[in-house]
Amino acid sequence: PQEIDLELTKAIISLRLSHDDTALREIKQAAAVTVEAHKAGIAATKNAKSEANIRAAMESIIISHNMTCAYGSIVTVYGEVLHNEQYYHPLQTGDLLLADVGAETTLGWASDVTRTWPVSGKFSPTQRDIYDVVLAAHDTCISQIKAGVEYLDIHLLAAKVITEGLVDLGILKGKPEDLVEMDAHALFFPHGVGHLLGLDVHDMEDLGDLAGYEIGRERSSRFGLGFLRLNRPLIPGMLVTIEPGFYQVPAILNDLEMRQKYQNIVHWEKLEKFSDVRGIRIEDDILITTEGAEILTQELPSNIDAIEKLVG
Ligand SMILES: [Mn+2]
Repeated sequence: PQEIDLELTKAIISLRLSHDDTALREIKQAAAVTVEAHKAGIAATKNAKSEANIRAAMESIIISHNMTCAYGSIVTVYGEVLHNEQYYHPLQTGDLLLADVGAETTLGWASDVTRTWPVSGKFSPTQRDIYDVVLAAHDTCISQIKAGVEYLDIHLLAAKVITEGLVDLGILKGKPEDLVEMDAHALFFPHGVGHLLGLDVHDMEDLGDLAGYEIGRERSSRFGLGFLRLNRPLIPGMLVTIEPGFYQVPAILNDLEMRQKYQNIVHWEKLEKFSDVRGIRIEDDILITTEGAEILTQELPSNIDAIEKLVG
């Protein structure tokens, strides 16, 4: 946008960056229905035969509340395909199922939540190890959120916690700070830690980076930073997602340049032991308040014991 259009765009952004009480009432309804949908999806796993069965269980809750899906649901045993929208795969013992599903109210306010759970009801030891790394990143990031904090620093915190976890598991070699500098985290976490949420799921992304990026800031060209959708200081009333993940994306991990660059940094043989972990993401909706953060989707558990119990 140019001239008057640019001024109008900036005005819209300033209004939409922070949500008023009416918006928050809607958003909380969308969040509550989304939590119910996820619980239904997890509970349906026992008798489900395919991804489509789980998707149906989840979306039927949303539809029965007279809401719609805020975006095309991701319900997949191939969690490493980041925007997978195929649902025909059978569910097999040993698979992890990743579900990224959110409701939208009739006025258009969105929710955006991801959980990953074991089809069998029990995480394998390797799945458990990686899940706990992702959960540590998720919990640590949320604990540090409050007005005034830079979202970029939250992203870097996720990168650090994931890197530390992968060093502890013997998958990465080196000092976590150095590894994050080298973008080694992005081999397994190749996206940003989250984004703005509101009337759209990636709110105002149709305005390019004008909304997501503070004036004067531009996207980094670094592999480990360039996919960050939000780079602003957090303000009260702002709604963001926190969604760290771990993925084994063949196009990244089998890329010759990547292999060469990170040859001595990744313990490739050790990594092979984790082949039953294709993709894990844990995502919640976080409202920034003057005191800190409110997790709008808190009623949906994320720890291993509670998730296993819900699968049954
Ligand atoms: Mn999201």
